[in-house]
Amino acid sequence: MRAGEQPPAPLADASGLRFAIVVSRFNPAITDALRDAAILALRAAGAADVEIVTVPGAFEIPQAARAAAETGQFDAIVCLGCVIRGETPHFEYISSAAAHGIMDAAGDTGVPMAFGVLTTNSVEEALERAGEGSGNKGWEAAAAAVEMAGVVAQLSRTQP
Ligand code: INI
Repeated sequence: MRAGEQPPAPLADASGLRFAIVVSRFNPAITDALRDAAILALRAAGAADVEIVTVPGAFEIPQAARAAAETGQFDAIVCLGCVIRGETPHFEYISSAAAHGIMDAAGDTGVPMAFGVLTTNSVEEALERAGEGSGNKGWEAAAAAVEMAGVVAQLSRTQP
């Protein structure tokens, strides 16, 4: 494996765990592919319980992810979206709001949230990250969510 290449995201055991996928509709050809790969990864890991929550754009992902976490019904949340750079600073605002909002929601609620929001220069770059198999960033985000659900469970068992 060359420097900078990532191995396929390993899948931990997700049997008995509950997941929400919060996915934005903006750039649907990309986000549908991210969502489908995330569902495949969660099923491959043994998760039976996967709730899909669809929001208009990446800007809305943090609010929905936080609301999902606050239900107490999910062990981890997979956040998926696609922001493509345009000619305006809009890209920076939406990308930054999504990233910071998801990070804050995970920190505040204690529910792991995986970041599967693509931020690319072009549609072509986004398509490269939303293709078949485990290189798909939706798959990677789902694998991270499964792993982090295990990490949080492990740490909760070691609390005094
Ligand atoms: N939302 C995205 O998810 N990706 C984008 O590329 C995008 N662009 O380019 O504008 C985008 N905008 C919508 C935004 O996320 C909100 O849905 C909208 O501003 C309403 O709050």
